[in-house]
Amino acid sequence: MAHWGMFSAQVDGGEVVAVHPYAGDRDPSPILGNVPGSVRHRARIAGPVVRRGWLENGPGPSTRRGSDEFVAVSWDELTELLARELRRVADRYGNRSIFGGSYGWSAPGRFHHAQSQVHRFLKMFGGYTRSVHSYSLGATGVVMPRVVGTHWKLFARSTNWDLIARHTELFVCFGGVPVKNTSINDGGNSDHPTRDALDRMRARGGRIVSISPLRDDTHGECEWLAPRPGSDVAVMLALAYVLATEDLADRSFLDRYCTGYDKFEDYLLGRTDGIPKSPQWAAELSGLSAHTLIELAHRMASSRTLVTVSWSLQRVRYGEQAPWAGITLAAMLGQIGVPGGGFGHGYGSMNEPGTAPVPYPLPTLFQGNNDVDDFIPVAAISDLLLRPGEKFDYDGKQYTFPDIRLVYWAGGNPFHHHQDIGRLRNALGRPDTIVVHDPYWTPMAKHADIVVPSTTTLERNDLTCTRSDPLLVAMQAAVPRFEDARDDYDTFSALAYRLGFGDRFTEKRGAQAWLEYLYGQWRGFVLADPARVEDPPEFDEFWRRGHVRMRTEDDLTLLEEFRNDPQRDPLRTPSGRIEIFSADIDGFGYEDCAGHPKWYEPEEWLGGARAEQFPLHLIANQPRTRLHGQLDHGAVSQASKIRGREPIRMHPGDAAARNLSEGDVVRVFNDRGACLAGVVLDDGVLRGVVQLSTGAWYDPFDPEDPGSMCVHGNPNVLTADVGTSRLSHGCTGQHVLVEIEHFDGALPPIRAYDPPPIRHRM
Ligand SMILES: Nc1nc2c(c(=O)[nH]1)N[C@H]1C(S)=C(S)[C@@H](COP(=O)(O)OP(=O)(O)OC[C@H]3O[C@@H](n4cnc5c(=O)[nH]c(N)nc54)[C@H](O)[C@@H]3O)O[C@H]1N2
Ligand SMILES: Nc1nc2c(c(=O)[nH]1)N[C@H]1C(S)=C(S)[C@@H](COP(=O)(O)OP(=O)(O)OC[C@H]3O[C@@H](n4cnc5c(=O)[nH]c(N)nc54)[C@H](O)[C@@H]3O)O[C@H]1N2
Ligand SMILES: [Mo]
Repeated sequence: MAHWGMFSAQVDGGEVVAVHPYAGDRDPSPILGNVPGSVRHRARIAGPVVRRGWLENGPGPSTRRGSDEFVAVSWDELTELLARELRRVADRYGNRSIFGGSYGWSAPGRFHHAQSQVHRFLKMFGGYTRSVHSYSLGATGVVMPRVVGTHWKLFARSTNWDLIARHTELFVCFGGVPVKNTSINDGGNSDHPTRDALDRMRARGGRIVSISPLRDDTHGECEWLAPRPGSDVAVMLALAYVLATEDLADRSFLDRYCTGYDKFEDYLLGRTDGIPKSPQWAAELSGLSAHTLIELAHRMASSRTLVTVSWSLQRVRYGEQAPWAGITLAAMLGQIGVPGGGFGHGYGSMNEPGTAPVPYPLPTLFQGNNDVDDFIPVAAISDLLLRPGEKFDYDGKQYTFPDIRLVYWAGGNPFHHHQDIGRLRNALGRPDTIVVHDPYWTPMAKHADIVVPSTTTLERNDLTCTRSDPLLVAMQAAVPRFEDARDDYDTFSALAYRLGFGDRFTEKRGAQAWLEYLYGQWRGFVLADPARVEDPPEFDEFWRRGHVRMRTEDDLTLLEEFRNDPQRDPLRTPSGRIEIFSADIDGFGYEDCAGHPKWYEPEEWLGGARAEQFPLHLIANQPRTRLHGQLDHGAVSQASKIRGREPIRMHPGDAAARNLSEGDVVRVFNDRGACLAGVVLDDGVLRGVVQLSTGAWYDPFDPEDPGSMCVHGNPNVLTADVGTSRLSHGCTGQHVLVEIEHFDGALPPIRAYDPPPIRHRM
């Protein structure tokens, strides 16, 4: 199993040579094609190494990270060096000076999951500064619990695809429903139902309005509206305005299930700021005509309408506003809790919204407590390292950045996920020591002092499942371990023994014994559940069969219980209702996140002054050909590249204005940085917009220069390192303004997948 689906591997000579998708999968992901050839690829880390400068001069800040050579060490030496350094930092500066947030997707697996292992290890070591929330849902994760009392239930208990296929008449999709994104779910799925559900809905006569700068964000036939990126909240407000002023809003729903609509309406109608959020007002901002908006509002009010907001819309400045305005709009339509109507968040963002959840606890590795309280919002990593001792705002309180001396990363890649790589590289120069576990020589591994080679899932046994798939799956090792790579669990076990808590960490179990133990514990839960459908077999039988089928809750409608009885099933908000106005958020007094959904003009958009200098709006969305940076060297990802560079899609008109043709290599730049990319022309891209997905491995032209151009096409050399707002400090990497020109120089080679220089001692 991979995050992109279930498969069996065909192996030859220790390498996967072909993969066969699970027969029960309706729409297997093309990303599976990256797996063959990945185990023995030259980008694998073959054995433990230590950065030469660190080995010779000892721990300390360094500008050599990312351009130094490495020295091969034995596993015993590595364990000794790493144990001593952890001890030194904890004793001298305290455990809070260890940053162990270690954000990232790593690989599926309930036991070997890298973050679970590193967090459990560091907790037993006395704790670490952690990170909260995700790059995925930084804004939603903070604002939506205050608006509807939860964020994850919006996905986990979302209206089922089948109900959408059967009941929805009008599916209004902000950010579209990109089927390519539903390849993915954290932990992997055995089925991919999105394409089928959209087809069935259309066959029944349902209509899709795809609101997005990219025509292909929704698969198949739809009505395509392309507002100026970043203007969606204005569009939503205009739709709300039409409902409010034409007596189309469901006042009884707003009275019974919501609080604070009146305050919002004062803003909507311009009573508080003198600006009615009318269709004419939104037309100016969005580029859609007022007539289009009025007509859409009318259709929404007269149909069974589901309003969905993609996660991308909250991965921008003021990202709190889009999901909040979206649910407000749905509340005004009064269909929340009705099958096929209401609100959705992330249909087309992940293979989770619309799938049926499993009602049991999943097998889970016990983590223990973290004795350190300090944390950062996850997307504040550079701030953390550059601003020790300074204060920051988060969700109504003030906190202080601790002074970090050691950074520990296992299973994530900040060079993939973080914004403004030049700034990130300066930040990574600050700590005494950086430790990275990864199977591959990612840019993050190249910036480490101590590099720990991990196995991939294909080299170890594990079990996996998610809360949105019926199968609990035995992940059986397909190939022997590569060279001197080790399971993260084995690395941490050896370290824990060296540090004196080995038996507590391992509980005297080897990896296979852990799998049996976790499975047995889970089986106990299921057997205790009187409503279970199937008796789960003993471990050996489960392992032989390869999976066991769990019960799922089908036919869910989001917030149905709440609609049925808001007294018995109130929301976990202060009012128990949907908070269109949140007195708590209002009370924080943030200038960038008020007490109700509101339009804020972003810096990085075509409607503002910055666009005079950088007139193209770059969408840095999720890649179609891979998961993030994972297996960028795989066949599917490589096939999309142009002369080795990541493709950048643009409108033929924008290309012609710059004398660019299909297949040209271009320099994409702004005042933060530059990268190369290969031009793809597409009239399904809105004029003024270009699209360069994330995931090309950062490949600096000059590795010694933190601000170097990336020759490969990583958009995060361009993006701004700024949070969504003081409320959440979510990631804002989706949008950035750029300019593009033909690249005239000799094409630099791609070195992204080459290991760094490594010295082997005799
Ligand atoms: N500009 C911009 N930036 C973005 C986004 C955007 O929209 N725009 N989106 C953001 C989002 S939503 C996300 S979730 C992040 C994703 O960012 P990440 O999750 O950090 O990206 P991945 O490439 O998935 O990194 C996972 C790493 O784990 C490694 N790995 C795999 N298996 C193992 C293992 O068993 N052990 C160890 N130790 N390592 C393993 C992989 O090789 C890989 O290097 O990116 C964010 N960045
Ligand atoms: N194939 C693949 N699928 C993935 C991932 C991957 O790496 N590869 N990553 C997974 C992860 S971790 C996450 S969190 C989700 C993220 O899910 P999302 O954040 O929803 O995914 P994106 O592809 O970044 O964005 C979806 C679409 O939103 C549109 N969009 C961008 N800006 C605007 C705007 O201002 N207005 C409107 N109306 N539309 C806009 C873009 O055209 C884009 O294609 O995807 C998951 N799915
Ligand atoms: Mo994500």
